[in-house]
Amino acid sequence: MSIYPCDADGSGCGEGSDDSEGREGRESSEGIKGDEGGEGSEGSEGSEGSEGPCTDCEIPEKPCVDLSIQKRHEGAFVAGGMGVFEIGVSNNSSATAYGVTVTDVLDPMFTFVSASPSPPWSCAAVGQTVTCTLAGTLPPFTSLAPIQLQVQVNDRPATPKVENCASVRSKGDDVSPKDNTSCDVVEIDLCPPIEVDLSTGVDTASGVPGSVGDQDDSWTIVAAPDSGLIGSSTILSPHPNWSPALPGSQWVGPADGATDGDGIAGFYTYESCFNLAQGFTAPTLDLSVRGDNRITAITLNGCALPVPSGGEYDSVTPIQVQENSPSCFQPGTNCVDITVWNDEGPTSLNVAGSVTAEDGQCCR
Ligand SMILES: [Ca+2]
Ligand SMILES: [Ca+2]
Repeated sequence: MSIYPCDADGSGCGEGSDDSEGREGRESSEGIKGDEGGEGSEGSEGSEGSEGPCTDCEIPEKPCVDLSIQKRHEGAFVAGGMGVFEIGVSNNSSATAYGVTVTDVLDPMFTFVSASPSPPWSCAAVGQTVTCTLAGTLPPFTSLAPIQLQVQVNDRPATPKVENCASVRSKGDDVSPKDNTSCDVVEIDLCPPIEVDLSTGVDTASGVPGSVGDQDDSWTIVAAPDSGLIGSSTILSPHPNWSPALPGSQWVGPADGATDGDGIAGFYTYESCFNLAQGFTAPTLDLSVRGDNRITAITLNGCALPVPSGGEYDSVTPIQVQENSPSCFQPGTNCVDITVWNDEGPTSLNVAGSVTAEDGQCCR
């Protein structure tokens, strides 16, 4: 097999170094064009690829390289977040590929951020067009590690499915151009809302109930008539006088609150804190609350929330607290404080509910 040049009228072959061979190459390639339907625009197409060397130019079965490309994506694409496309390139032929270039015209929903590995790829974007050139050559029957193309997801279109295509080419024609373009359809998701379960007696992150005697993972006692009671609240075995715990919650209180409860009269303040991302919107605190003996105050970051009468330990209906005034919420740490008055004997708190918000950082 000889490597030898064709002239500009050939189909994708290299710089001439020998006139006579070049002429032979031209003759053979002209013959091919005749077979394919004559001269014309095909001739100019052929001259575009006339820079790289090519093997077996005298053999009619030209061109000789067969590249293919595979585009897919990894992970979720979320409006306002980042997404990663993977673009694989293979040489399926026995010929070495020269000047391998990948082009990806990004949908307006995406903005180019980066592409790797570099080397061997060198990628840059001009407007929405990302062009990656391969350093060196792509040997026969070789597949490259996929290009990792990272993009910013700008928005979520009304029709959330976006198709994006990438194509590969090299110097010279491709024996099978069909597989030189690969398209991937991405569905752009809305970012998930923030939701923090503030129910007493369950794990904040998982919602799984704890066991009696466990410390509650979020509610702490921050004020009590005896400073020795300040600290984590404990999941209590319900006192017979208490109404059953609200669905998805358990009674909590000082460690032995359900039995003798230390029997200390006074105000017990419980606190639970949660985080809101920068740029959050539409915050809502929605709680059902009861206490032994009764609820006297609820604050959110110092905002005093209305406390209706009721909320006693044996109330069938708890008091309902709903707050959605944005001025009562803040980025970063937020804390809810609930104060319980204890007349005597056992004391406890039972909360069911959550705080929700749209994650503004994620969604622009
Ligand atoms: Ca191909
Ligand atoms: Ca009591």
